[in-house]
Amino acid sequence: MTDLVRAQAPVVMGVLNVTPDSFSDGGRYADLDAAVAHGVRLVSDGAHLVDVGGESTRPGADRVDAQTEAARVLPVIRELVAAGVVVSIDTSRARVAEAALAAGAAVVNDVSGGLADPDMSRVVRDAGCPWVLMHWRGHSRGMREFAHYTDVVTDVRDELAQRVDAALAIGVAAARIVVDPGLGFAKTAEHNWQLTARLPELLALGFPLLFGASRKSYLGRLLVDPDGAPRPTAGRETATAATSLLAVAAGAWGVRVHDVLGTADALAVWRASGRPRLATDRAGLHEDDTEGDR
Ligand code: PMM
Repeated sequence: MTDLVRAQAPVVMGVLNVTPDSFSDGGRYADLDAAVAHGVRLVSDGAHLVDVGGESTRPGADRVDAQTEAARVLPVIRELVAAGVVVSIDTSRARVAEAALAAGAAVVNDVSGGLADPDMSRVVRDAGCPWVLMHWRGHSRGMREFAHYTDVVTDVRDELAQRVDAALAIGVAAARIVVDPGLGFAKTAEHNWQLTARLPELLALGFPLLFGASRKSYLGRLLVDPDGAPRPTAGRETATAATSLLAVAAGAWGVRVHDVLGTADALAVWRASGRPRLATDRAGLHEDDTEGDR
């Protein structure tokens, strides 16, 4: 699975929430057969791996206990793995991650970046699996209160660097670490846009970067109707694909999306056009500087 982390192609992670209350797909895949069929469908649409989650992380959500979380995800993981699907487990609990890895999951996607459970780093280290460390400041219930930054991009970069250092210190291999800015987690819409615009500053950490904008509410607020009402989640797919394309063109390693087909199509266009990289303002400034020197 380290191959996946080192993969050159942008990686598409399909989202499979087996929760009754996730913000965009809650309740839809609570039934085992429906969940497995959807996971297989995500792969046929172009996902490289399927991210299975059993606890909603939408802002304000209450926590479920570890047993409930495990009971939701484990049967789905077992069946998806049996069907040949590469699975990541979306959890911030070490016990759930451990059980998911034993059931065949290959990657741990931890929205808390190792902060929520002190045992997580040991579980990941011992399993030798890739670990997505997302930027996080607190559980969903209170995270809006934590959306205060001096400069969101440098603060997120520095806090991610601390999470990476903690992972390395306990013996997690650098080659297995993926970072994620955690769009919408203790972030306002403006914070999310700044993180998108200044992705190269996060890429400078030197780790593959996963970008998860899919269907998030700041896209709904961008696409307001004439009365000012945010676009419902079902109408945010084109904006999600556009955002995924921007992230990949800026150098992101992968994107986490619900509608895999839309993003896979956008990335096919990007590949066919020679994988153009976004010219950043920073690069432009360098060119100007060079001109001035001559
Ligand atoms: N977002 C959600 C859940 N898990 N994991 C990572 N690594 N990055 C994210 O941005 C992320 C995540 C929330 O979205 P969902 O409820 O639709 O899964």
